[in-house]
Amino acid sequence: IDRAIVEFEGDFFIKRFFVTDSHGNKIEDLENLERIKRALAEAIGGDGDGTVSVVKSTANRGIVVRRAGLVEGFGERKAKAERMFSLMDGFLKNDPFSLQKDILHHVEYTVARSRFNFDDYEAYQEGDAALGNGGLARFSACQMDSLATLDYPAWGYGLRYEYGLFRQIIVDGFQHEQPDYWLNFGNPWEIERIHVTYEVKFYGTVEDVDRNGEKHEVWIPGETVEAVAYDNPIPGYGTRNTINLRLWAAKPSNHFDLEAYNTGDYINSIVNRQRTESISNVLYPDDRSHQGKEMRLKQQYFFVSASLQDIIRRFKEAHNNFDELPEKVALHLNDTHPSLSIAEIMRILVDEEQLDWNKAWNIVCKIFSFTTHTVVAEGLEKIPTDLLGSLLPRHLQILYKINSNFMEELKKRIGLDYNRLSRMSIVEEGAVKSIRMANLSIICSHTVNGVSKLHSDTLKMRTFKDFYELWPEKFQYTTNGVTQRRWIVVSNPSLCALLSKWLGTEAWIRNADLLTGLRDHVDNTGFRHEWKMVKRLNKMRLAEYIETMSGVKVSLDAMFDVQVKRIHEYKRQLLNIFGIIHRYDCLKNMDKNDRTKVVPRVCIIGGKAAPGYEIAKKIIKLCHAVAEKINNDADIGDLLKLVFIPDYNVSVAEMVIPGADLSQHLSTAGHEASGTGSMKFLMNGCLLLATADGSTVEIIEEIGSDNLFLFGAKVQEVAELREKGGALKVPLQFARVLRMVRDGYFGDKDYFKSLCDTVEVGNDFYLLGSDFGSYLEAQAAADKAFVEPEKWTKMSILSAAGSGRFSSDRTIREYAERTWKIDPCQCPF
Ligand code: CR6
Repeated sequence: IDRAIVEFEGDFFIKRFFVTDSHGNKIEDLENLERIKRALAEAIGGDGDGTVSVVKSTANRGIVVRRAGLVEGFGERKAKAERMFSLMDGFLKNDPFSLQKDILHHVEYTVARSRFNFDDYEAYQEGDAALGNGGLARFSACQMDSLATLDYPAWGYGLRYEYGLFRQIIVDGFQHEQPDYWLNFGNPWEIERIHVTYEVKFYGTVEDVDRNGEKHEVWIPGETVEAVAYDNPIPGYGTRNTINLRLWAAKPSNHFDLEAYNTGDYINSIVNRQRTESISNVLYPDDRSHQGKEMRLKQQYFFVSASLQDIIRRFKEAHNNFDELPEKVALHLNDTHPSLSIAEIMRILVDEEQLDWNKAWNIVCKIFSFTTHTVVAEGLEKIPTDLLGSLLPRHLQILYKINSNFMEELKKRIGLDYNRLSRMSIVEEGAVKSIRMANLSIICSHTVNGVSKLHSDTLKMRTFKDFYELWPEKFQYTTNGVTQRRWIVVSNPSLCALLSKWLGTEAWIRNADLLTGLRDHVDNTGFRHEWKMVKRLNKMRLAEYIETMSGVKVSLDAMFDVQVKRIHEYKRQLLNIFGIIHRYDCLKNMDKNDRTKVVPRVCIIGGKAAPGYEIAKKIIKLCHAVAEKINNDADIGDLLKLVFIPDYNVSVAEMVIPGADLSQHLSTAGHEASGTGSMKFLMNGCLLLATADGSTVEIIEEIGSDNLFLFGAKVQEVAELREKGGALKVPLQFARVLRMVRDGYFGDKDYFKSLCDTVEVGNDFYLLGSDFGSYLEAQAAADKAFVEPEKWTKMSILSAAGSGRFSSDRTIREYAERTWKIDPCQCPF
């Protein structure tokens, strides 16, 4: 079978489908068709009926069959149906009250009667809530899913940005950013809590007040903003436990500036009020650099202040002694972005609740734990004291006091080692005096986590060595994970059905360790056949998307080779592009006979560049320039295609990841703290081509080095290679590819010059040149494995079988048991 085609009845119901052979001829032979239908349906867990009745059936099967590809059709009709179905997916998945039939009838009826064109609905289709930049935020979303599913009593806090991460559009190969005003047509999943509001204050001065004969500092703020809670319930899977993600929106305070109104400056005072609303307006799109901008600091404090007021209010409803706080409340700092909460909670306890400083500090140090998601010291967040002092004068004082106490204690422990004291200080003296948010977080937290074993080792040996030597017991690692509920159950229903069938249970959805059971079937040819079918169906879905997005037709027999993630120099998308240029160059210089032995490839790259990150934007442009050349070279045909998938986001990932044969994770060793994309690909039976960086090291422990393609310098070798600088040996192929780009083989010679300079010998910080040889070897090994489908399939199965450890359920359980010391708390009814 080459393709299954679907015919629709009305706008989105499947009337019947038929299959075609590899020449595109419809298979008319009914008996044969029935047989194929049954085989196909069995393979993917359906019931063999590919008609409308399957889609309408009340069992979970219906949707599985539809998504699995029995109804994977082509053309406009199908696209419309897909859109409609994706709207309904949430209902159809679990359907505890058999709503499915009713909903389908209702939709059918409504759409049929409506005078609207189906396309009109598209504008209203729900998109991603893109409230974060990349791995850090997506990891938080996975953690929330696991917390709910494992019955932990936990809340998440964040900001309700009105503009999420920008939408990437590509014009002429260049990235352009478009605003993502995602709330325009409402957000049905949130609950506005108009009664849960807090005042958040900014600016002003600190004044001395007399309290029982003692002098105390008190903050007299200058500006007040209202924080309004919006709750986003997160239901657990297979449990009634539902937790809350509380997001704050800024609204102008109802405290009117009487002065302004009385002086008649009505218009200006309204304009000022509107300015305050802008705090929660927009997400900063840089995922790893911090620029010390005032609005960003305002956002952080707004978030922290509202969340802490909420937490303390709830605590006080049931308790009246702050000594109990550490027993009842654990606060986790997810990176340093919320670390102002340390100063804020000290301010609340000391200034407002009038606790003695030392007593408050002892309580606070038992509450916080901290995870850092950054590798290099330069990546750590710092806030200029000038900025902090003007926006939050009392907090700056508190931070200075925390620091001077810490310095005193430290001197007692390590003596007058001024270099070390200054390295460990919360305050960085220098051209711009600033507060080191990571040092603050470490000092106040009882536990400091890295996000993979390798990352944690780096933290202990390099980034936070001084702190590790002082408090070795604080340092732990909790390897990141991703939720199989989203990354298999939702995004790959056909694999989901296959797993349940062969594992004989759906229990893996709540216990990913059970996936190891797949190892028992790896030698079963029937199982492997079904596994291949599932991959093929997902490749069909992806191929169709690629064609719609880019107009490029791709062959399903080619290896789908994917690199999707934020664009960064350290992630080395450029290494991938250079590899593709090399492949193209080889093909062009190859004997026609030899070409028949070449494994056809579809190279897929996607990702956003931070708007101000010039080099990353040039990488995107180069990708398009190379794609243009290759894809239009008739001589190359299906042997090589390159597509850039625009606007990479969670929805796109849900389609791309299941359809990938190979995925690339190319960060220079020691630069990716963990990486979570690789885990999603692994779960979906996609082979990895990767460096020994971040969590890949642990993936190798689980699946064995035979089941992935490893390459590149190890973390211990990186420093030495860098020292060699200009004397580094770089393969000839690398020099040749670089020359092709420099010479304008892909056009825009001048534009690409500065990009080429970043990888020139002596300047090649991320070591593309020195890793290129071993990268090409790993690519050749992947080609070699791909021509042996049985071997490849086994590797694919063993990848998924070893992915259980990378479930965020494991991550969360470790945090709960070791860091937060909390027990599951089942919903009693
Ligand atoms: N950019 C790390 O770089 C890690 C995630 C989640 C990152 C990445 O390796 O997987 O966090 N770091 O831990 C930050 O965002 C600071 C990321 O997503």
